[in-house]
Amino acid sequence: QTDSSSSNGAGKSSDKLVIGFSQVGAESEWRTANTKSMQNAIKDAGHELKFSDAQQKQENQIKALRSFIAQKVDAIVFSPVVETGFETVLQEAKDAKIPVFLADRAVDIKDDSLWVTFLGSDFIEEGRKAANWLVEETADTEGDVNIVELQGTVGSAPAIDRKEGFEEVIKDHPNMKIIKSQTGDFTRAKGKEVMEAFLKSDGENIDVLYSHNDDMAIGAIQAIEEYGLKPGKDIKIIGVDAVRGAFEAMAAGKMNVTVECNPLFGPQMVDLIEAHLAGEEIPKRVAVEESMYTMDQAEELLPTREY
Ligand code: GYE
Repeated sequence: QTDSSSSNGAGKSSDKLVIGFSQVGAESEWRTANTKSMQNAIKDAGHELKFSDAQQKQENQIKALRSFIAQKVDAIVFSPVVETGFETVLQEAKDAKIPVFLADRAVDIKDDSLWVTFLGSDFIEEGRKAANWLVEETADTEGDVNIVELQGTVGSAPAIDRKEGFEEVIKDHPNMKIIKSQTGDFTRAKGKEVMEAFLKSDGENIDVLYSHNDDMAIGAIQAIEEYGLKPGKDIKIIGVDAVRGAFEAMAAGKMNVTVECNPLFGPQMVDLIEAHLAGEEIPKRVAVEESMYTMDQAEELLPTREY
């Protein structure tokens, strides 16, 4: 390269890039695995990472994005804590000609020229998978199936979509009822706290817990045991993520199923950034591949789980 002043744009793919990553927080096992995956992939590719943990607060993310823009990074990776309210700052990035790559969570913004691509899971499909498992599991059950729901962070894409996908399936089964639904902010501590409140008001009535992530389910399992019921038996437990903690709970017979949401997409993200900066056309939406796992598979698969 002769033009050493060109810090952005095509032809840069083999150069060392400075990548700013605005991460949601460290609220779950999923999140810490995702952070590690991104950090390692960026380092292994020989690029420099500027990392910012937003502690699940939108205002922190907006500040981090502005600081990346001020530092003229080559690319921004952004996992938005909530779906709305980022237009202004994303427009600022666009004006500064810094490409933004959405990681994990989508935004609800009309102007899709404000980001290059969205790499993440299909959260609606995850909600459907969770509900379909329950439909099969309770096929022989007579009477109502009373479900309590632990929602993820209010306004976040996975909380909105996992609820939507689940409801879409159970609405065709009138005996399935969500009797309580509240946010546990994707953390163990809040999952436990909210489950305690559910048990206090509805105790013996609860047949199923649908938790938008495994961490909240694990917190809830503790609450159920302290209440004197058997998680996995008296109350069936459905989680999402497929983190190690869920496999341990399933192997112990305390959790029934987890829908996989794969956080290990760091290398895939680095490939997308390099391809874009090399001038390649990349798709607007890239999916992460995943599956689902039940109690009877847990012991066998546990040693092979990477997160
Ligand atoms: O499921 C949850 C985390 O956005 C997919 O965020 C992610 C979710 C994940 O806190 O554990």
